Amino acid sequence: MTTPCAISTFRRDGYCVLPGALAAGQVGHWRSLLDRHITAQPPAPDRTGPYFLWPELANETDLRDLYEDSRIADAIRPFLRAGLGLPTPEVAQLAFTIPPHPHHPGAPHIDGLTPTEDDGRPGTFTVLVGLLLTDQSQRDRGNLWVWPGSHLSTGDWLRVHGADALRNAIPYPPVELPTPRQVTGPAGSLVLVHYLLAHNIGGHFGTTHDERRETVYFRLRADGHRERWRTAVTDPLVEFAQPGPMGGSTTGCGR
Ligand SMILES: O=C(O)CCC(=O)C(=O)O
Repeated sequence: MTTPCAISTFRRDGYCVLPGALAAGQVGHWRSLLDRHITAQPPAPDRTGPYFLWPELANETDLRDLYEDSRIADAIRPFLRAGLGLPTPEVAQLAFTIPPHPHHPGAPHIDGLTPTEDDGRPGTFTVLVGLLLTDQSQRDRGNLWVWPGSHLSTGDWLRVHGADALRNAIPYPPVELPTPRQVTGPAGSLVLVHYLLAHNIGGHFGTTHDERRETVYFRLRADGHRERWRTAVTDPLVEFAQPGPMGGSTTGCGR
């Protein structure tokens, strides 16, 4: 599943989609888990648009077990520099988009700045991993928006201005941005997104009768990331693997 092409695409664009990462049965288990959480903490009856829940894995054994059983870390490890460990994340983000929500984001953000961590450190991490639980093959079904390559231009900007300039770069550092894309993929896809990549919440142009969007996100920090965060944001590929001899070029690697 993890081809040199996927690694090259991730390095170039700052994100990639791995279709078929979860079997249909696993997607079903994840959706039941999300259903239990949204039933316990429901949105207001007339609410539409994004709705997020943030359960902690330490308090939710079934969530932690499902994370382990889905072998997410195994799918991500080939993208990381050899030998970097990948601890279990602390928190999950259960992301729903309830239609209709006819909206396109104007500008992106970067995670972890409002609020920062308790000690004031920007809440940087290595990679955002999304599990698409509903079909997002078409656009405007709640898909995540990304600005491809912005992880590299932001890394350049932070090298010039210093890593600590990130603290005030809200909502996103002042770099030139490309045309955004919506991330598309069928249910069961895994989406990898570099921490520095400009991104935002998408719209859902369906009607009240259409299926809500469901994605689970994990913010993964490779071992030692908190101590290394200044290096990680000024040298954006430092925590990531080289694609190897056959995948060094992105020629032929699609989006
Ligand atoms: O709703 C989404 O897919 C994106 C959420 C997002 O941008 C975020 O939580 O930082």
